Amino acid sequence: MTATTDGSTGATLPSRAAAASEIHTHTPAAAGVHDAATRAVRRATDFLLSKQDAQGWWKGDLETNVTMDAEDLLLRQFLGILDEETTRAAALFIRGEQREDGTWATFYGGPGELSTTIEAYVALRLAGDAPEAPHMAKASAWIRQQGGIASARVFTRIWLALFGWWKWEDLPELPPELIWFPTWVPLNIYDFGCWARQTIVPLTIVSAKRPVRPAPFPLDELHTDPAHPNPPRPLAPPASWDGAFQRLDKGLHALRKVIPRRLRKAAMDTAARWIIERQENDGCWGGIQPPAVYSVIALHLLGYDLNHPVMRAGLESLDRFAVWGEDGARMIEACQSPVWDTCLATIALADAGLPADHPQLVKAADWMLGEQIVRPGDWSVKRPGLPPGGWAFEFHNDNYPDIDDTAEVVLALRRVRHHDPDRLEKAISRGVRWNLGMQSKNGAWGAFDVDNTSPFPNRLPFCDFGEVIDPPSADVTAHVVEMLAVEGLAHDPRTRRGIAWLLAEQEPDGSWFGRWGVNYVYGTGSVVPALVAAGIPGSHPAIRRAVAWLESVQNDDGGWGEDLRSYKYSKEWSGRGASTASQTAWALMALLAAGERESKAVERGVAWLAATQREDGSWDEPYFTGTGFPWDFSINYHLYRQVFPLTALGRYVHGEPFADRIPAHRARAEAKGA
Ligand code: R04
Repeated sequence: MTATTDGSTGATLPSRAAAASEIHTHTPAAAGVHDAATRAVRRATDFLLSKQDAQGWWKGDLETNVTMDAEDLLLRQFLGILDEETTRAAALFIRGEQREDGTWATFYGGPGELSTTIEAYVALRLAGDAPEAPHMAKASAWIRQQGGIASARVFTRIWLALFGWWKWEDLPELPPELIWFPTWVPLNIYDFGCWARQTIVPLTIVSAKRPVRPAPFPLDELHTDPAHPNPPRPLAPPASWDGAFQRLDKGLHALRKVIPRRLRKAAMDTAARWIIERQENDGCWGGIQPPAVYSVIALHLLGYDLNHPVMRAGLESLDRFAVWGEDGARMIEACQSPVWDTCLATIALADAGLPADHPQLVKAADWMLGEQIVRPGDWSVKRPGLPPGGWAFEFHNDNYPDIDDTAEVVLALRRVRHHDPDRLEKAISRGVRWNLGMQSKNGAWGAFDVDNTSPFPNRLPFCDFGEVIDPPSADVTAHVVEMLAVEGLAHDPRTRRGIAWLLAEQEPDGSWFGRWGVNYVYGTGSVVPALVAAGIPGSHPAIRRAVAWLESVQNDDGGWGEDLRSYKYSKEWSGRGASTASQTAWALMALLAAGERESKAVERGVAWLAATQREDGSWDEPYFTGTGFPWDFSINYHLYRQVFPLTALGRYVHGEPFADRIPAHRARAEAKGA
């Protein structure tokens, strides 16, 4: 720490402002950077304040990839409700995302991705683009060269099977009877992460029904050899995991032929009831687009009319994922981020020096208080006795509050002086209790569930895309630890177990893996502030190694960046990539927490942020810095470029939040035992 305290008396650190002014003016360069940072904070604050909704929330667009848009069109085609305007607007967006080489990627600057390119191509054909058109021919040639439809992921081939472009028989089976597996049987639905659970339950119905709607055109050009669309692949040896699961899948294909129709019907009815019970008040499922799409299809196949209230609400909820551009293009969001954006914006504005009773902060707190979830959800399966009290990421997702949002909302509420302090305290204590109750047995925290670590779901041939379990991660655990420390629980044994887990999870190079943000810069930017908040001193070897790692990957321009390829090739790409505003901010948040305010690295990082800020106080960020599933599904959160730089610059100018609360002498003593 730059500001020290007299450990023997337990005196608190100097105030943030006082500490800051002592620090930054002793060299002319530092004084210049400090002035630039102060100006940047002011402009970024105004910009963010201007983006708040009248109801108190913030929400930036959540940009992912064109499979969202393509699948939305395919869904409408399947249901017979595809209209010209929707098709035109979605196609306009999809065309705009195609790259020079004819492909589509899953993130800005990323490599062409086969399944994404196939889905985008099919969507454009639905919109009337001719296969001979240069942009289409380029795409189909690339697709064939990559192995064609046969090499696409299971989800893509399911979409094609709905129109007879792929054979259902040539897809892995997932039987609806899964819904009856009790929770002690491996592969029961609660072994899957909640997002996979919500996706596969409707898909078991779809794949049991094997519907085929007439294809509006053939797709021969997407096969390497249209006469043999599914070339045989060698089986893995029977004694291997892959081999065993491939044979299990063969068994399930056989089971399909002998299972009594009435039994299968009963399983599908149970699954349908499970789905309908989980429809949210706004008609959506889990606040995420894919489960909503598959739930609508599944219920439709079971005979639900499109005018049935469940279906009407479901379809209307899908329309709300649409973001319309000024050019008339329509982008589909995978998910909406109001709670996450609002707590991060609140923290950023408080870091920027806004008074705790600023009306816009109070309004944000009011809105967050109204979003607390006070009923049980799927998480109650593992924690039946735990009282509710978490927050979800989205507007409507009462069944799936998550631990990450709950931690950050509590941290945000703590920064606001509310006119009803009792209400605030009650909400916070419920949130804290819920997060404590959701601790996994290894001492760490996953995003949505407890001990969601089964090795089996990822082995299923059906699950060839993305993450399907929700094991504890360093970023979520760090956010919880930071929150518990701020709530005065740094010394609680449960917090200490989280800290011990974090220290053990540090990579040999000094960084931490980022599960929900890209990547080691996010993990490290989350963990270091948490450890320091919990009393680990900046001089602790783990923090020193993290600082050294961050300094070693700082770009020559002074910023930090990390490419999504770090999830696939961590050796070359860990901490490497073009500088971005959010990743530069994460690195700075770690360095500032570690007590590096006066370092050259911090000065250069702050200077980069100040220099790249736009006139209106915002930053550009084409690069994706959010993670849905490592490598497979990436997110550009459009508010990340705003909230994280403001937090970092605010902390640079005003000092660390809660710095005056950390009893440094106790922290030092404890760190030795940690
Ligand atoms: C950043 C931390 C908060 N929290 C993570 C929330 C991320 C919100 O965005 C998404 C979440 C999603 N889940 N599952 C999907 C998904 C997409 C998001 C999903 C994606 C594709 C398919 C099925 C599900 F944009 Br197919 C949880 C911890």
